[in-house]
Amino acid sequence: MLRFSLGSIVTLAALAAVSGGLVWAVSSTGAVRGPVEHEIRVVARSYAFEPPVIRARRGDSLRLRFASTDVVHGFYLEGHDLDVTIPPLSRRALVTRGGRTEAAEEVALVLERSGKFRFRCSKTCGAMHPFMQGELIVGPNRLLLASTILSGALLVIGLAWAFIAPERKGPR
Ligand SMILES: [Cu+2]
Repeated sequence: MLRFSLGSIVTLAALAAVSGGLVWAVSSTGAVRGPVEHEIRVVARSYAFEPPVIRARRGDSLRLRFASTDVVHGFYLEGHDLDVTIPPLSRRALVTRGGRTEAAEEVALVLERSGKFRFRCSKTCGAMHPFMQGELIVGPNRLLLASTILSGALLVIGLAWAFIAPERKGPR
């Protein structure tokens, strides 16, 4: 039978505190962080998007607003079931997702997968239309990764201690 000595429980608690502190310390440096909401205004013109590259991390959310400075453009985002029609000189865009289209000033999007997703104009707008593209780059969630690794290490050390410690201190 597996018995937990007082020592192993104290060690486990100490390890938990240390790893929790480490995650907090590293996350406060900004190198690793929790989910963030990005408010981005996407401006479409012939034949480019501004910004051409949107960067975020997995778990982040985007709040996209759209504007066109010349003609009707589109914003089709790969892998996210999202197509937006951007009329010129209007704050409202036509947003198609999940088979439904409605007028909206803002599109909210939770980034559930990391990777590179191209966005491109989906309304024929002129000669260079096929080249009107940009990229959404979703990096991995390092906070999640760091806590997973630390929790794993903690579990291994804790279990090893629980098995080894009682034998070492045994009465025999
Ligand atoms: Cu276009």
